[in-house]
Amino acid sequence: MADKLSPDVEACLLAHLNSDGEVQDSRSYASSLGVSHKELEDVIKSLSAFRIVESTDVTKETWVVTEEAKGYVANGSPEAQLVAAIPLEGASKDVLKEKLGSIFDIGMKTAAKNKWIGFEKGNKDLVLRKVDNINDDLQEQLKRLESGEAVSDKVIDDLKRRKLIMKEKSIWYALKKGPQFVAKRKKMATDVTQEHLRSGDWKEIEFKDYNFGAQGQPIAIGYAQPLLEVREAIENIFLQMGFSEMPTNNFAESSFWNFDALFQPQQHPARDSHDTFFLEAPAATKQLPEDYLEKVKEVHKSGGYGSKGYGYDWKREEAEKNLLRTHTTAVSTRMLYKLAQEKPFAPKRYYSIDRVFRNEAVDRTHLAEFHQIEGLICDYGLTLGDLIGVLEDFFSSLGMSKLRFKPAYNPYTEPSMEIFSYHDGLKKWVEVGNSGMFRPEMLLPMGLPEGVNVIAWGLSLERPTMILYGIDNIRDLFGPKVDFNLIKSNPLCRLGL
Ligand code: FB9
Repeated sequence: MADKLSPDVEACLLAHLNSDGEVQDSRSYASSLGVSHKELEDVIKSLSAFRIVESTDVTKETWVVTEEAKGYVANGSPEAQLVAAIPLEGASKDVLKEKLGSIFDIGMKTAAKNKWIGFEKGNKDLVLRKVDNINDDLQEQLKRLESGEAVSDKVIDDLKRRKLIMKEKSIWYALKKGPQFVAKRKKMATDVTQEHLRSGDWKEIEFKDYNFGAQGQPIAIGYAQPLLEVREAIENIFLQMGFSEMPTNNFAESSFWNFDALFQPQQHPARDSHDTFFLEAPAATKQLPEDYLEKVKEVHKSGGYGSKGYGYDWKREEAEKNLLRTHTTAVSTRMLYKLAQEKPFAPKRYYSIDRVFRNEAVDRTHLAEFHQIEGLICDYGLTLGDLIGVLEDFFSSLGMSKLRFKPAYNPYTEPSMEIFSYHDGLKKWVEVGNSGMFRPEMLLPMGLPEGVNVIAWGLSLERPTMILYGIDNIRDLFGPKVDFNLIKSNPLCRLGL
């Protein structure tokens, strides 16, 4: 900044301070140099930054006339202009309104108050002058104020009331030598250039210190959506635990895989449109595995595998209804069925993280869709203890070491547990997910061998992301209202807290 300015302002000021030691009033000093106060201000700012000069702000509040008042200074007050516009025989209000425009009303009111005008009996429209000449106090007061002359507080209040004056703060500086004062500032250079080396003037030039604290140029790069940051971190936890991802690339699903295959009865409340988005087109699926379907039908109707089933009339058309999947457990069902067809049986660890859709009331933490995280292990002889063990591992990698389990109910798992973790930051127990052991009525019709159990759990992606990023409204995290600055300014997610 300094070096671009015509150097003479800086040189003059330093020389002046060197000789006189101080500048009382930067305004008058600027005009003595014939430069604008702004120009001097920039030099002062630069020299103060290097403590070459010490500047003290001097501020003064002064009343200045408004644009409207400037008009009155030029043309007289509204009341004066009104009287001047009334001929001896008087004038109608319309004529005067025509002449004075927007100041007619205030002119009439004040002129009447000053008894400068009057009316004939019974003719309220004809305005008559009551005085030959008037003294336009308002114009005088405004002129005096404009020229900086003192005016009484009463006048100030009156002008303030008529919104003809306003406070203006003016600031200028008193200057004196600073602790680093020099009569001539060495040319500061930022980099040694060929020119410096060739001219040799690098010997006397002063090089600016590098400002290692300076922010780098913001670089226009992409930013990861916080949800995808946490998704990747959780994905790495699953991969490290030997899980492989299930293909979740089908938001549209049939009721069969989303509900029936999970042994969820057809009259279960979650299966009506209050909770689930059913598709109008294609309304029904055409491809369901016939033999497996028969087994599912059977277990719903009359049980088997040690279960008495639900004993209701299971309807194929209900199972064929297409919907937007309400959980990625629908994908788990497909994968377990596929696994059951692979002989000999091989144990598997699967995970999924993708969108699910629920026709629920939306609020600060709920939208009609969220990302479900699901993990499952399918192997011989798995127990609830194994489930608790895996949950401890999984959540401790998420930084949640203290877990508690609360018995819960899901149509497709028995036993089921809600998972709670003590969150040190929030100083409370937070529900962090749900889990359970898939029911034999779900697994055996698929053809999985006796003795093979499947432990599984689920949670959302949005909840941990909101807590980790301190976001309290899900709309700031997901959807059209996401504020990009939040994303840009958000630190990288450090799971494991
Ligand atoms: O995510 C949830 N809570 C959570 C998770 C992590 C977390 O991390 C913080 C950094 C510290 C914080 C909170 N929940 C599950 C619990 C609640 O938020 C709950 O109110 C909302 N739940 C969603 C469903 O809402 C209707 C979260 C979602 C959820 C619930 C259950 C499952 C999946 C997602 C499941 C399952 C399941 C069960 C058995 C077998 C297979 C899958």
